Amino acid sequence: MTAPKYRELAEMLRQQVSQAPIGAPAPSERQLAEETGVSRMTARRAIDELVKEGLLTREVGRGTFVARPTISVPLQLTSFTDDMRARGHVPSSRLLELADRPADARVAGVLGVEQGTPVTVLARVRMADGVPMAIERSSLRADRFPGLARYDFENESLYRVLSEDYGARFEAGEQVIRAGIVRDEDAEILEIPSGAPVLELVRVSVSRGEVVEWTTSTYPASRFELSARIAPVTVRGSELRSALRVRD
Ligand code: 16G
Repeated sequence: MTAPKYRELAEMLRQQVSQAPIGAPAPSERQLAEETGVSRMTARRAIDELVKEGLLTREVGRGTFVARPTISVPLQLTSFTDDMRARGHVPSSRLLELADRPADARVAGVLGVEQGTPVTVLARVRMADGVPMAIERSSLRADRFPGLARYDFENESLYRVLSEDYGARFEAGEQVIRAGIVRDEDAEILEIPSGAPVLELVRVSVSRGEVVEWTTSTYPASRFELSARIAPVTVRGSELRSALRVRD
C-alpha cells in the first residue's frame, strides 16, 4: 500500500523545515496546494502533522512558522554536552560567570562544607544548534577541584573535566524539578518573553560519597520536555511520598 498523499507531502515539508531558520514562515495551505497540485484538505493535513510534531507553530492571525526545537532530556546523571550530542544537536556554551568564592550558608549547607570554604561558581548559557536552551548555575567544591576556574567552559564539558582531569566518579545524584516564572534578566538571555514559564532542574551530584556539585538549570518550558523510563520497581508508600516532595 502506498503512503497516503498527505504523509508524502508531510515528509517533503519536514525536509524543507529542517533547512529553514527558526521563525521562518511556512507555506500556507493555499500555496502548498497550488505548488504541489494536491487538494487544500491534503495540504492542511500535512501542515497539521508538522504542527503536531512540534516542527511548526500556528500563530493566530499571523500564520504558520518554523518552531523552535523542543529538546527531550532524560532524567539521568548525564551531562548537557552528552545529552545534546546523543540527540543530534550541537552543544555550545556562553560563559556568564566563573569565579572562586567563599561558600555562604546556603551553598555550604547543600555541599556539606563549612561556611567560607572556597566554592567555584560557574554560570553558563547552554545552547543547542545555537539556540539558548538553558541557563545553568553551578556551585562546585573548589577544595575537591582546585583550579577549576581556569578552564575554558565555553568549550569544555564540566563533567568531562571533573571525571577525566580530577578523577571524579559520579555515583549518585538527586534532581528536583519545579515550574516557575522566568526572572527578567534570564528572559533576555533565553530570548523568551518576560513572565514566561520555565522549568528549573536542581541537581546535586555525589562523587566518592560527597556532594560535589549543586546546579540549577533553568529551561524555557516551551523548548523542553523531560522523559523518564519507567521500570517496574517495588517501592513502599512512604518512599514514594518522600520522592514526590512538596515544594517549599
Ligand atoms: C547537565 C546537568 C548539570 C551539569 C551539566 C554538565 C541537568 C539538569 N543538569 O546539564 O547539573 O552541570 O549537565 O554539563 O541535567 P557539561 O558536562 O556539558 O558541562
